[in-house]
Amino acid sequence: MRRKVILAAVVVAMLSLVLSACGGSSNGGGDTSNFKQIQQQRAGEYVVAVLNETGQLKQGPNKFVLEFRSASDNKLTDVGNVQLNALMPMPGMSPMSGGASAAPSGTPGRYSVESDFQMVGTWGFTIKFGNGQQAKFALRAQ
Ligand SMILES: [Cu+2]
Repeated sequence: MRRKVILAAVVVAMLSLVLSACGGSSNGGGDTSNFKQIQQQRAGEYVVAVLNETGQLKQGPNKFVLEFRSASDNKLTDVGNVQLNALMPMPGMSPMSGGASAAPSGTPGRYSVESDFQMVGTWGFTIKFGNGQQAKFALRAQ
């Protein structure tokens, strides 16, 4: 009886360890101080940056972070709703979609992004935000 309880406790502890490890590695919204910048660009009064843990995007599903900073003081700034569009132009075919979506991370100005880059190569990545503002990146999936 007692042994079962201990065993269950061990299993629960191991599970929570595994879960917290996964949560940590895929967490786009929390601490990004060790993230590497993939690209950044100026858009109006904002600087928009794409970051993740490795500094590189890979073929297939990706989780990364978008940051919007005020160009004047470099502070993270909430930009409201963020709409994303990832497209790869395909010769002789309609463009391939990388189905990208952004969700607020809890930190103003920082958004968690999920996108699926089905092919290696350069993806046109359009970000619409704020009051009709737009930024266009060319992101390379490896
Ligand atoms: Cu393609």
